[in-house]
Amino acid sequence: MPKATSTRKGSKGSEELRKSILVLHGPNLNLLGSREPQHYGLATMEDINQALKTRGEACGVSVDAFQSNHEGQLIDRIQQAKREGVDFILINPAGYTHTSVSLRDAMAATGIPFVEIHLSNVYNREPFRRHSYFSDLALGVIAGLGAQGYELALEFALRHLHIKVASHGSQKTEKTH
Ligand code: CA2
Repeated sequence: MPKATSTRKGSKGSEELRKSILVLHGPNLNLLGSREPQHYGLATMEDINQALKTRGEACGVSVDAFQSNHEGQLIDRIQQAKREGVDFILINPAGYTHTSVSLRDAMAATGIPFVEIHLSNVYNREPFRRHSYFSDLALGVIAGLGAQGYELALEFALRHLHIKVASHGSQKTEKTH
């Protein structure tokens, strides 16, 4: 049965009742900001992760990020997410989007709700980028909005998890709509 909140040990050994979101980056995304800015922009992966963690923190949500160039490591991290009780995943499977049945199977097996993100608009590039092994499982797909796509996906995840979102200043406020 799905649980209402994640329970895990905090740094002082106390039980934490915090929702948690995992950000998964597929192969080569560790190179962001260094090459091919015409497709992927200038933000580094660390810039993206930091912005998501800061926003999550402001809303009382833990945001962890993981990148790997190896399919098996990504699958292991997805299985670990299930054991940890991760509540939501933001995933850019990168090249595995178009090739990996195994990564898809891992996402399907966990049943953790997720949004698929692509920095570039995969629909105005080579035809092979138009097929994804993830999109039919995803709650939604964001493509072509660069690093902002991750931020928008996080806002969706927060609302999906019924988090009381902080306004984009410093104050926490209740959303009224
Ligand atoms: O647009 C996206 O986010 C992609 O998932 C990126 C993948 C590509 O295979 C997908 O079709 C669309 C490629 C990631 C490669 O990332 C690099 C970043 C900087 C420099 C070189 C590659």
